[in-house]
Amino acid sequence: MGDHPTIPLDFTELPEGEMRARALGFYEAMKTRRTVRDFSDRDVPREIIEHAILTAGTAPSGANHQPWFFSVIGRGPLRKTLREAAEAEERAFYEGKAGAEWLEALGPLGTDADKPFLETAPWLIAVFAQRRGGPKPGDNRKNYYVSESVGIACGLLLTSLHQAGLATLTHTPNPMGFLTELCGRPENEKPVMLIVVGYPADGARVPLHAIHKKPLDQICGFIE
Ligand code: IYR
Repeated sequence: MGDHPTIPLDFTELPEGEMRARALGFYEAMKTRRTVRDFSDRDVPREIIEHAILTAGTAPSGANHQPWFFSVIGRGPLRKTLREAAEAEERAFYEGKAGAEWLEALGPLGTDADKPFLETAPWLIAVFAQRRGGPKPGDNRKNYYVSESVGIACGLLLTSLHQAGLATLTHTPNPMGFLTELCGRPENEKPVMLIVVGYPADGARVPLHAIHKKPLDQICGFIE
């Protein structure tokens, strides 16, 4: 390690009982998150979204370049255009572009080309990955591990919104190049996903299929 400025780590150790209780409690809280596709039009305060994005911005990233940008779309006129653009792509997708294997995999989710939530939900967050940038505004350096970094940031964003008591949907219109233009983002940013945020509609239902999460022995192996 070269000579670089450092500060003392701010770290509070937890008693083991509390550590255990927090780990279990957080798992219990997170396993209640479901992807919601049926949204209410109720408002959600902007401050909640801002804090969720600040949380996303705490994600680790390649060389701390923080290669993400979140375009937050409220209830303005952009909504209708965005829905039309997304549904046009989705129609082509569901009418065959996806291919039989992909459509079969989506069968149990019951998704189709209609995306009313793009107009109903109070907030949409378009996530962009920056191929170039750097740690400071105006930098134009190469970014590293961009997909990994943005993926982690999206995970933190969804986690923050869930624990704030909101419903979320990771929507991936395919392809989603139209988001670049609609959100006025530069060409070197790649749209990654659209996160829909709000309250679930009264009586919202979710697919039974996705309730099954793989057990520990299928997703984890210990080498001790
Ligand atoms: N983008 C489409 C299709 C879709 C694809 C996957 I993989 C999903 O897990 C869910 C949907 C849509 O949003 O309907």
